[in-house]
Amino acid sequence: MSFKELVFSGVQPTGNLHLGNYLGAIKRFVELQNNHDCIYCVVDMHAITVPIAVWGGPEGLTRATREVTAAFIASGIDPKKHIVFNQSQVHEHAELAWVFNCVARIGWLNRMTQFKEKAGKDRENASVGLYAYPNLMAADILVYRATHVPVGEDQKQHLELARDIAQKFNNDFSESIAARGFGDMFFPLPEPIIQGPATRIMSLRDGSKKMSKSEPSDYSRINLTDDADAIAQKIRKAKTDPEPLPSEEKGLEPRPEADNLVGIYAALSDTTKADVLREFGGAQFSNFKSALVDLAVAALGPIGGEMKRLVQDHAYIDAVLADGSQRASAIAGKTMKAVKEIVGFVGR
Ligand code: AQP
Repeated sequence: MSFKELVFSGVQPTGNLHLGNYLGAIKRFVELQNNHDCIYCVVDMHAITVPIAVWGGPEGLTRATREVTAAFIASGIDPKKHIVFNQSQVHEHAELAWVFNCVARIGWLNRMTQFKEKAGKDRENASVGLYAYPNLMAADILVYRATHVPVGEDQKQHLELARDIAQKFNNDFSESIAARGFGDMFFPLPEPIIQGPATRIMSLRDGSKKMSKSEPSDYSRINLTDDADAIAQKIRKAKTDPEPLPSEEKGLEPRPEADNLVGIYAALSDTTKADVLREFGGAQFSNFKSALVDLAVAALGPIGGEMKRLVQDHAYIDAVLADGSQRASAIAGKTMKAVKEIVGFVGR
């Protein structure tokens, strides 16, 4: 069976949206909307899988949900042409996730590195939701029978799991799927889109750690709402080494901080690391950082400004989410009705 191309991706409303989220995900969302149908989701049910102090409680969640929505729109996503909504408003995500809890194997989830990192040493005290997170993520994608998923490198393993779940569902219920006229596959095997020079942006303080919302030091990341002064200060203070920039990409291999800044420059200017090194090879970091500050301020300044304006307009943002949720429900409802029939749940 061939599936219509459909893009789905999500961002968690957990505060501090940063340059990694933008370059690894949101900027790609914007590019894809020109030649695909896209569904972009604020995954608020994923946000509550970590301790309440981390996700910020009810007020923090509401604020962050509006902020991610504002970031989508300020970055250029068109919520009229595509679908922008928040996960909790389309109950089929949770329903399909339950079915997937019964399809996925514990051994599969035990291999998920994100759970190990987020649960840390206190694994016994992690929420069940954090453990089952990848099953819900598979449901987010497959409830729309989406075929393509733009994500950062850190989500690759979860995408592989989503493919395994889709495949196992298709196998386990193959007769029932065929009997209902869906051919040999009910779910597509969704493909990750992980491309370009910015699939894994690293912390500005430590080139071995991913830039992350939850890192305590604000100097480790550039937030989308940072003003020009903050962006400049963070880039100037970013950790580097004493050598000038190399002229070829292989010269970046043993230099994670230099590699990271060159990757950021390449992604912001829509070029490659090789192009950046052709221009800046042999330059001192002070010169390169000045150019990077100008570029980052020019690219992020307007987005941050528009985000701050939009986020104040609760009526507009909430209307975008309500409209998107309604349109998403129409698709998800059909999938879930078919899934219930395939599994054998009796109903109308
Ligand atoms: N550093 C990064 N580089 C490139 N892409 C990144 N993404 C996240 N960090 C980077 C991508 O952004 C999208 C949304 O991420 P998320 O909100 O679902 O959660 P996350 O991956 O857990 O993001 P954080 O910032 O790292 O949050 P915490 O600190 O809570 O773990 C995804 O496509 C992700 O790949």
